Amino acid sequence: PSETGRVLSIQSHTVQGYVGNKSAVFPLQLLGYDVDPINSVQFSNHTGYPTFKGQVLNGDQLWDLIEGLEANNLLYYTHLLTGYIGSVSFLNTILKVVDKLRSINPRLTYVCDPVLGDEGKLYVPQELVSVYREKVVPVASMLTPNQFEAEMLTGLRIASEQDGREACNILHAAGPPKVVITSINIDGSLLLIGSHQKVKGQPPAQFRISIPKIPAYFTGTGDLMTALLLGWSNKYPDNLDKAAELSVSSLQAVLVRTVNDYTTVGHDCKSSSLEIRLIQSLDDIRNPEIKYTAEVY
Ligand code: ATP
Ligand code: PLP
Ligand code: PXL
Repeated sequence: PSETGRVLSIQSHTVQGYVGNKSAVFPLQLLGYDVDPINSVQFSNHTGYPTFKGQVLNGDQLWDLIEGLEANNLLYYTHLLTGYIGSVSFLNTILKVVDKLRSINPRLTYVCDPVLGDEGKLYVPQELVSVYREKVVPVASMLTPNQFEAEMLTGLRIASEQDGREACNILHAAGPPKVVITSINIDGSLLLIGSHQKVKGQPPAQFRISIPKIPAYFTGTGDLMTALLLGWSNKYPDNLDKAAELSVSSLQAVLVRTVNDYTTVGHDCKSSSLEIRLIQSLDDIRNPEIKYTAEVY
């Protein structure tokens, strides 16, 4: 095993544009990780465009790939990363993958972005919610829900910063020692809440990072954020606040570059979702200047 880590990343692939593995693999490689992508779908473009075409991998096909790797003793990973998953059968196979990888490396870190929806709307089948809640959350090492996902997984309505911290406590009790609610929207401004329960049963260390809202819509930012949090939290295993500062600072640099580039060519950034300028931001990913700092509670 390499010094920094070997990541199995099971996410979407789009031919054009940056969501899923297209937004996670490059940054993790830049941070020094070996990344083995499994493409859960291969689509022409993300589903926010007027149309898309392509193929969906099913649970049995995912398991085939795992068996192929196992047959050659290639299943040693330090990290598993998952994002958007579209069906219960695929999610159940992910649970088998977690067990299998942990049987080979009991110290495997499973970083799970429990993608369910946003702004009060589900964009996965309803049946996935209970599978995440009952089976996936308990085996995750780090969970990165947005506000809506944290609400769905805890049953708690998050209307304040305090509610966000309480949702983290509930999620810790269910399993993951690290939880980052990637954004809660409190009267128009964005707040990230991080929580690290260093000892089971003890109160977690919690912090907030305030993020100014950019007047534009992006796709793939959640996937990039979770990848960065994996990358940095592995380098600073006892400083989730530092890992989050680095991740937020990189992500915001990507978003500012994206808006500047689109604006330069006369595009209205509020009219449609922007493709993030990921490759152009390689220096901001390798070496972020910390512009967003964590306030520890
Ligand atoms: P997922 O559904 O994958 O869990 P998410 O809802 O967490 O996704 P996003 O809403 O895309 O993902 O947000 C991820 C990060 O991107 C957040 O931490 C947020 O700060 C940042 N972000 C997204 N849009 C904006 C914006 N318009 N201005 C500033 N930051 C943004
Ligand atoms: N919209 C749709 C239709 C999706 O399938 C997804 C998948 O995660 C998203 C939005 C989420 O995008 P983001 O990760 O940028 O929040
Ligand atoms: O997480 C974003 C995402 C992932 N996968 C696919 C998508 C999107 C966002 O639209 O279309 C296939």
